[in-house]
Amino acid sequence: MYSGAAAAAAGSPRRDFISVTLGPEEAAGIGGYNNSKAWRRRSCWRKWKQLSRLQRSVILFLFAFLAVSGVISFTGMGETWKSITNKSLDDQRTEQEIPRLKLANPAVLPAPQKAGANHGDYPEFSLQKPPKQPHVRRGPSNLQIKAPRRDMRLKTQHDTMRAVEELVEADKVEKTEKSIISWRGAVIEPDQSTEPPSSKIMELEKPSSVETEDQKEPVPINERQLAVIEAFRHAWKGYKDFAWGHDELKPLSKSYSEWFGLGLTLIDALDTMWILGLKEEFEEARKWIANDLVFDKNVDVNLFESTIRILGGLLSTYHLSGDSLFLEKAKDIGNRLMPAFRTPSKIPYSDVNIGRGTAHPPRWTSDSTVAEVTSIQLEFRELSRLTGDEKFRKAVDEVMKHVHILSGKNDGLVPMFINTNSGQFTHLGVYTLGARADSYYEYLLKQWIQGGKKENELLEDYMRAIEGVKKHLLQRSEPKKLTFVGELAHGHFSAKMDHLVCFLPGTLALGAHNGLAADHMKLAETLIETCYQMYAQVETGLSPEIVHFNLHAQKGHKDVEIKPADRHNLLRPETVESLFYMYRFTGDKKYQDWGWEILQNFNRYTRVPTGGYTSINNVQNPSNPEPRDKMESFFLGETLKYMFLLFSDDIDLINLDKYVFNTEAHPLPIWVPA
Ligand code: DMJ
Repeated sequence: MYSGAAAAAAGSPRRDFISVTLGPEEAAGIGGYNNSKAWRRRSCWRKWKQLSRLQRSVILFLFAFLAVSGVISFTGMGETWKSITNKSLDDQRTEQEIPRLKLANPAVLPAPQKAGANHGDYPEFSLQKPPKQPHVRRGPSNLQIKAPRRDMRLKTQHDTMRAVEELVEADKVEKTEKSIISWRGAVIEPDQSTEPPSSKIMELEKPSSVETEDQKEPVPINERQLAVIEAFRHAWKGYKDFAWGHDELKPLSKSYSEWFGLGLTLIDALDTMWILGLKEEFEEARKWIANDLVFDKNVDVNLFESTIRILGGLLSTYHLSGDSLFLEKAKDIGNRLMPAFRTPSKIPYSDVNIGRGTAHPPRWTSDSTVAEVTSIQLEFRELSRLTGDEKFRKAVDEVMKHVHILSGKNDGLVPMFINTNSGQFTHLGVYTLGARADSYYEYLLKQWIQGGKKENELLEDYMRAIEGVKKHLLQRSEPKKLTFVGELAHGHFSAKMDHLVCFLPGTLALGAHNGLAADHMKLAETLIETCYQMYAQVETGLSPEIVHFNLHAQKGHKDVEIKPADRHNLLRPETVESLFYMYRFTGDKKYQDWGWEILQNFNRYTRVPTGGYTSINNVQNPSNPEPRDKMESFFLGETLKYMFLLFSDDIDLINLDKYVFNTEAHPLPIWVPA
C-alpha cells in the first residue's frame, strides 16, 4: 500500500504519484462495502484533494477536450442530417405537393430505424414498390429503367444494334450514378370526373397523374424501346447543340428555323421525354420553360398549330408531371389565342398575334381550313375543365355545333374550307381525308370519347362520315388489291392518298374499341396494311408524302406510284400512330415488326451523324435521299413517342381507356373513364 505520508516520510524526491487509500473493508477484501451516494461523493472529493496540481490540471484538460470534441461532432451530425433531410425533401417536392411536405419542425437527429430497413441512397429498390401514398405525383426524378429482359427477341441491323449496346452501356453508367429514369411516370391513373365537366370544374383543377392504390409493377423496357430512346437522344442532341430554344432544328447546317419563335420542338417533346423517362433532358427543358418561354411577343402564330403543339403539349405535360408550371403556361397561351374567335361567324381566324391580341385570316383569303377550326377542341375543352373558365370550351363547342348543322357535306364528308365571315363552307365539291380535312374526323370521335361518350351529335357526325368514306372514297389497288382512301373532286374519284390519311386506321380502331361498329375494325386492318405498303413498296422503305394507287394491273407496276413533287418524307407520324393503336387492340406482333422496320429506315436515311434527323426530298433514291435540312417538331412530339408506345407491351403506358391523344400525340385525360 502506498501512502502519501509514507512517501513523504521516506523523503522521496518524486512527489507526483497517485495515492489510493482503501477503507477498512476494502483493505480487508470483504464485501458489503458502503456504496451510499454521500459516501461516494465524500470519497471522490477526498481523492480529488489528494491529487497533485499537475494531476488535476491533466484531468481537467482531458475533460475539457472531450467536452469540446463532443460538441463539434454533435453539430456536424446535425448538419449532415439536415442536408440529408433537405435533399430528400427537395426530391419529393418535385413529386408531391409542396404544402404537404412542409415540416413544422424539421428533424435534427435521425429518426430511429428499424433493423434491416434500407435507408441508404438506393432509390431503385425503394422505388420498385413505391410506398402507397395516394395523391403522390410522379416525375422523372423517381423513375427507373429496368435492365432489358434477356429473352427479348431483337431483329436488328448492325448499326442499330450497336447504338442499342451503347445505350445499354450508358444506362449502366447511369445506374451506378444512381440517376434513375423510367417511363413509369406515365403509368398513372388520370384523375377523372364521373360528372359532366362543367358541374365539377373546381374539383377538377388537378392533374391526372395521381398514383392509385393498385399500382402495378413496372414492365421492363425492351430493346426496341431502348432503340427509340437512343433515337430520341440523338435527335435531342442536335436540337440542344444547334437549335436550343428555337422552333426547329436544321441538322445539316447546324442551325435552326423559326416559325413562331416559341421553342416549338422543345415544347412538343416534353411529354415524350416524360414517357421515355428522360429525366435530365426533361429537367433542362423545364428550366427553359420556366425561365425563357415568353408568350408576350409581337408574333403571329397559327391557331391550330399552336393549339395542338403548344397548348396540347403543355396540358399533357401538366397531367403527366403534376407540375403547375405547365398549367400556368397553358393558361397563358390559351388566353392569348382567344382573339382568334372574334369573327362575324365565330369560326376562328387562322392566325393570332399573341402579343397584340389581334387575329386575322391569311392574307389572300378570309377562309379558314376546316380541319384547323375543328381540331382545337380537345385542348380548349380541357383547359376549361382545369381552369373553371368556360369561355374556352364555349368558343370551340360553338364551332362544332355550327359545323354540325352546316350544309355542303356529302354523306358526312366535309369540304376543306370554311369562311370566317359567312360561316359557310367554300370550295365545295372536293372531299378528302388528307390535308385540310383529316383531323376533323379524328376529333369528332376523340371529343366524344373525351366527354364520356355523351355528346351524340359528335358521334352521329363521325358515324355518318365513315359511311361517307366507305361510299365515296374507298377503292382497291392493283396488283395487291390494297384498300385505300382516295379523294373526290366534283364527282370524280382520284386515286391519290396523302400519308396524312394514315391516321385513319388508328382512329377507326379506337372507335371500335369504344364500342362502335365491328366493321370499323375490319376496315382499320385493311387500311393499315395499305399504309405499311406505302413504306414497303418504296426504295428507301419510307413513305412519300403522297401516293397514287394503280387502279389497273400493269406489268411491272406496283400498287404505289409516286409523282416527283410528292416524293419527300417529313418524318411524319401517322402510320406509326396507327400501328400503335392496332397493336394495342389486337396484340398482333406484325404491327410492332412493321414499326421496327420503319424506325430502322429512319435511322438509315434520315439520321444526321452530328445530331438530329432530317426530312428528305426523295424516298426513291437510297443512295441520295436528298436531305432537306429540317427536323419537324412532330418527329419528337409524335413519331418517336408512338414508336416507343408501339413497342411496349404495357397497356397502362398511357392507357387508352383513360387518355385520348390529341392530333399531335399529346395525351389528355378522358373525363369519364371507360
Ligand atoms: C402534326 O402536326 C399533326 O399530326 C397534324 O394533325 C398533322 N400534321 C402533323 C404530322 O404529320
